[in-house]
Amino acid sequence: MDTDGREPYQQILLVGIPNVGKSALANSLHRIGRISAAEKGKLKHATVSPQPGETKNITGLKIASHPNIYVLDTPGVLPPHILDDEVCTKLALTGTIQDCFAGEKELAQCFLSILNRSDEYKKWAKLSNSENERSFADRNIECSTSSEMGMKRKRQYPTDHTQDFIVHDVRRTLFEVISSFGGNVEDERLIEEELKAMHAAFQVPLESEHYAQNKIAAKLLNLFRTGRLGHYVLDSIPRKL
Ligand SMILES: Nc1nc2c(ncn2[C@@H]2O[C@H](COP(=O)(O)OP(=O)(O)OP(=O)(O)O)[C@@H](O)[C@H]2O)c(=O)[nH]1
Ligand SMILES: [Mg+2]
Repeated sequence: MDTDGREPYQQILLVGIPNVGKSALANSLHRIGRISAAEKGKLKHATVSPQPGETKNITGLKIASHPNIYVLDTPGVLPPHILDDEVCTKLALTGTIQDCFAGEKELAQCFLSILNRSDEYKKWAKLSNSENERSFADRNIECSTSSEMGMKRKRQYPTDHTQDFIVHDVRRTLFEVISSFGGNVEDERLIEEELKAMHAAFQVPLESEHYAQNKIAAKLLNLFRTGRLGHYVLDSIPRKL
């Protein structure tokens, strides 16, 4: 107790740019915290969301007793002006600012240009090779079960791009388009080919081209941001620190 009769306490402030996982971290610390069973029973939590700017106020979550320790979850902060376009694009790509400011299609194109210059897609070669190397007999067996598979897939939700079979198709398609592209991987025509091929991989109907392109861009960005299309370092890291 201090001289006022209050129990001493410590506070830890979580500060960072929007959408980097501050609230998720605060919740995890609170959940595993060294606090009494009675307090655990009335755990509160911070709202976690894929949209930047979710947290609007500072919230204290208790993470330890005797001494009491609180973690303070705070709203994400950014400098009021970011003059460097490249920095802005990287921030937008990671979901730190709303997609509508940068344009979903432009961000998806930006992701594809990073993917095309990286080695990540090469890891998906086996998805394509396994198709090619399958024997004729295997294919026949598959034909007989394909209607069952079709039934299974129908029971799944083709509009939910987070399902494993869609992610698998997206990776395989991207690998095939990149590796069969004749020109330089930095050529913008490769990106256009990839976006076209994504219609089938994401099972997006070709009703309205504009609508379909936005849908594909949103799905692609979501898979990138949840790590399902590989891991990328957007900043170049100096070899010697
Ligand atoms: N892959 C992955 N995603 C995470 C992790 N932590 C959080 N996320 C996701 O990142 C997104 C943002 O998480 P939040 O905790 O709301 O981020 P925040 O920093 O509090 O965002 P603001 O309140 O806008 O500043 C959510 O979609 C989370 O599910 C993590 O460790 N790994
Ligand atoms: Mg938050």
